[in-house]
Amino acid sequence: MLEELEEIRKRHLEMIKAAADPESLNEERVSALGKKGDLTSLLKTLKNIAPADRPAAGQRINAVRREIEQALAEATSRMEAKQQEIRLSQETIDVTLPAKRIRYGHSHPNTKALREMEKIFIGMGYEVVEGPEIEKDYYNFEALNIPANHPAKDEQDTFYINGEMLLRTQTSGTQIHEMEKGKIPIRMIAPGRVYRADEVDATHSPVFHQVEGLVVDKGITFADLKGTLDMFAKELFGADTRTRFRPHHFPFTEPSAEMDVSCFKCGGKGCRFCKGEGWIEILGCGMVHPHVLEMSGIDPEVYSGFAFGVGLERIALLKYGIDDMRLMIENDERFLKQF
Ligand code: 2NL
Repeated sequence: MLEELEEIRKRHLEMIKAAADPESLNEERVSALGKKGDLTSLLKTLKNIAPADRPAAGQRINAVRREIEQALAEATSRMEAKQQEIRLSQETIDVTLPAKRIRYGHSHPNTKALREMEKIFIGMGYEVVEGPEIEKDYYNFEALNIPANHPAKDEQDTFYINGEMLLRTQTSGTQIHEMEKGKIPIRMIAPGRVYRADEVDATHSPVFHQVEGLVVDKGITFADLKGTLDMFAKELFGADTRTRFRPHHFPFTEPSAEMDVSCFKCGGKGCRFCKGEGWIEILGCGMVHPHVLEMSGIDPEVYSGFAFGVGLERIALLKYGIDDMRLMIENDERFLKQF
């Protein structure tokens, strides 16, 4: 039996030495010391030897058990130390490596153009007011003197949600809401997103932005309109800019006009940019129609006002020399980072 014990001792100590990982060490523990392990089995054979020899044999088996336990413990701590070493070497960071670059974003050309326009009008005492994009038919059309049979009301041109609600085609509704509050004077601009059922091309998009303006007070005349919008043009396109007003028609203003600015590329001589015209159209405007004032509860015999509407994309395209509106919506970084 002692020979067998010596064989078990040697074999297990060898195996423990050779174990490469905690799993095989554990297997080793089970096969040596476990319930069905070699030493346990050997202990069970004690009853087969002479009673006088049993205590010595038992002590010897226990000594071997302690030896194997000791070897296992040493092997375990050896392995833990080794794994700690590996972990530390993997976690080492090279502090001399260059850091990941932080990529800063910036405002969209539309936003830049809007901020500039807001600054100009705030400087003239205007308020910036935002309103809902989902609007009642009444606020988008009827309150603006746009009759039911007007071509703009066609489903081809307007996104209707149902018989009453639609996606606003202009920000005028915001101004109607403001007039209904009845606090006069009004000096406001209403910027925001608007929707039209247009096909996408270089100058059209079903979603675009408008900045409308409205002034209502006693004694407001067309001279105020001209003076204000001329000042606006000079601040936006440069002090040398001249303006001209051409008669036009809008259902919500009377009289109505379109305003051109002298070409800021050629100064008005005519170039490729202004298509030889010397002038560039930038907005529509007019004196608020008396019926529009009246419908919103303002007495046209006492008060008058002027209003205008500018396409924000159009201003941004002109100011930043962009020739295709699609670039403004595609969000291609190679385009956006140029501004
Ligand atoms: C254009 C023309 C315009 C207005 C918008 C307006 C608003 C109210 C009353 C009267 Cl509440 N008018 N807005 C007036 C004239 C022209 O826009 O061509 N926009 C791109």
